Amino acid sequence: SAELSAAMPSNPNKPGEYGDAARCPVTGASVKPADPLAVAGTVTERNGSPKTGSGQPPQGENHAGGSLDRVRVDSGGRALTTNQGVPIADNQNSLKAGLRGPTALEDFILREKITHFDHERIPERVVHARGSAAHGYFENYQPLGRFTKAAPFAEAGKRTPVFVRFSTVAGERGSIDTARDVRGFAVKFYTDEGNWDLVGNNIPVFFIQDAMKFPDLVHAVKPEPHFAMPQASSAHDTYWDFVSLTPESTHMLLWQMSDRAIPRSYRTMQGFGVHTFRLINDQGEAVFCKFHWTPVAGTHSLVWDEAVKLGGADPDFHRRDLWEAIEAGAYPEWELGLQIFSEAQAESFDFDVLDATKLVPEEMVPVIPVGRLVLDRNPDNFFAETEQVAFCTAHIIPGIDFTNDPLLQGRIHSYVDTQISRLGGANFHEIPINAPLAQVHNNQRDGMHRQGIPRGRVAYEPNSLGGGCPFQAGMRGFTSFPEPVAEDKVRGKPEKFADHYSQARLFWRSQTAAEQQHIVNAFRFELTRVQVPAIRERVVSLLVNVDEVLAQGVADGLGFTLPPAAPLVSDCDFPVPAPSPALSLLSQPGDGSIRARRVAILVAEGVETEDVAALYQAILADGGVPRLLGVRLGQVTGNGRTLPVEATLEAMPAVLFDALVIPDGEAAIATLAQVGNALEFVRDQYRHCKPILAVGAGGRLLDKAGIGAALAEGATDPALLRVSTMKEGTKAFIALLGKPRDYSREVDPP
Ligand code: HDD
Repeated sequence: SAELSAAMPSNPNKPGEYGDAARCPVTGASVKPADPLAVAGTVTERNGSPKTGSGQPPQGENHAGGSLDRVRVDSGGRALTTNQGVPIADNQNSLKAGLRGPTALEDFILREKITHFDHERIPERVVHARGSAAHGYFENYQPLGRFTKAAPFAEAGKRTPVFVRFSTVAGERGSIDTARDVRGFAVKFYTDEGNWDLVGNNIPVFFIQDAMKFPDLVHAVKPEPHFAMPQASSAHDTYWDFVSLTPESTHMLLWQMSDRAIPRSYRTMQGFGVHTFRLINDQGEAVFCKFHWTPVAGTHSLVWDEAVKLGGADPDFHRRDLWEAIEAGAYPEWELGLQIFSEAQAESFDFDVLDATKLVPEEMVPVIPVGRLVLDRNPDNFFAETEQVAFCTAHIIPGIDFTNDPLLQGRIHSYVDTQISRLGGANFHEIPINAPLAQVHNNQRDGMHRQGIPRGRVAYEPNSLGGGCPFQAGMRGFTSFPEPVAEDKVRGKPEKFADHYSQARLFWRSQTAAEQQHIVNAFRFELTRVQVPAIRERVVSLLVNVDEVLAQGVADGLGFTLPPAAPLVSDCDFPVPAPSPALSLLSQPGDGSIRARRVAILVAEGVETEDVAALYQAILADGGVPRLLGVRLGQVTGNGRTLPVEATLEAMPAVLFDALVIPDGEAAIATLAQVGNALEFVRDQYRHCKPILAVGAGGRLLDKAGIGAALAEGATDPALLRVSTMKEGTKAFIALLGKPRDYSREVDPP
């Protein structure tokens, strides 16, 4: 066991807490924390007290910014205190008038503790409440000055610190990770010129075209208000009622019903800025831009049956996966790509680039890789960082600007506004995770929870008493793109916004057969849960406008005949672009690496232990995560050595693993063949299209699970390796592990 765990990877950024040192802490010793003042650079006070405030403030230092080291707290080796720093003698008993008497009102220690506890919760986010986050950096490949003066893109190799939060949309803070839902992909860049938040999703289009409809959309998808059900699910009447009456949602519905909505991991999903943004160079010239994040590990998704089972087996599946990958040093990585196009080009498109229900096909405007995003450090504290981080689309920096996309325009207001009630006031920018690294100097004052202590009597501009400071930055500061606007004030939409189906058709036609089948199945599942037949039919009548095969497939699944197409809102003939292979998940297979992929190795007494140890090391060496699974915890022996059972079939079912190995060993297989969990494990791995390696007698477990028979009927299965020796199968198995799933063995129902 020690031998195996010594080989486990760990995160060198946090060796003391999670690395080798953490595995063998020195008994009875506490770790002396670094002196926070020494870390931050102490203000040298003339009277020697850093707290009395009689010294000079550090010139030009941002009181709120700087490294998070400034506010980290480590209580190793310290005594308990109250919030006022008073040492606490007894943390077990409240202060009473006699041992059996009433508690004294004066027990300020009890009251402080209970009061603080009573107020521990803050409101969850109105959407995207469930999320997980990590620190890292963005590294720029080449200077992009030709297009933008934005600080992160200024030099080759420049690194900008980031904090990234991934989320589901509909579920509450404690809901399951594997719900069928859009995923948020929000990146906060702490740039030299202030914070830039790119608040995107893992899907490049959106449900609605105008922010005016956002509260309706969210009210429809959230649990129904009378009985607060269902949790973290769009499969209910109010959601489908709303979207069936909102034809502009159709394109997004296809993405939402695709496997994009059940990612295997946050590490294996794309991200998109969704809107068209503007980039501006230092000449003041502007281009349009769309942002794309592409995972180096490739885009991989779950299958629905697996997602459902994961909801029970591990509701924190994505949170745990992200955390463990970073702790193990398998840092998740994405490449940032830009689609850059001119305003003139945009005018020639058949669709409107201000319409967030449309994407720009890569065949029309290529995605240029410009840098990489690496997440290499987990937060120290979930609440302080992941919960309190406040992403706002209004947070942009010189070199980046908005467009008139009416969805984006509404978002510019909504995010700042929501933080004020979520985080308790207008000073949320001073919470350490939100504070920019760039300096903050202005005349905004006071408000709840103010942290900074602005000096002097000047809090206005212009002033002479403060020497005119802080002063306007002029050309160095943020300037909006001077877009000419001369129009009537109206409520309405541009004409091309009325095209609700051509890109939905583009998406459908760009999917592989297996992906199309998954989309049909997802519509069938969701609409089967809908109770009102008219809503089901209305959704299918939207789909008739997309593709008859799709609509027929869904109608068949629901047991009714194809309804007529939903009426179109425009007579225009909007052309459908040629299929775009880039829209298929399978177009991004990844780098073939097995980093952070989880492999279950089934063991029981009598297993070929030498084989197992060799395979274990081979998987570890490539960054994979092998686990020895048995019927009960303890140890198993076989030919040569004793192995620890790391987890049980009961506690860690098949859905928690990307692949399965059934090693050789007559006695072990005889035992496993009697265990229901083992057979179910094998069946789930098979029906979820995961690679399986069965060695020698291990093949008999496949037969017992009914899989051998399926193959005997003449089917070939490239992801099922049945070999006589471990050595023979190891290389091919590891190669399979790094590949996307092969859906050819899939059957429906599973
Ligand atoms: Fe939003 C949160 C992404 C449209 C209003 N949104 C939120 C988060 C993400 C997105 C990733 C979570 C951020 C985090 O991790 O803290 N939202 C999107 C995308 C959209 C979009 C990609 C369309 C392109 N959102 C949208 C509209 C509105 C909002 C049109 C309102 C007019 N979104 C919010 C919000 C949230 C939010 C209410 C809830 C919590 C928060 O902001 O901080 O303001």
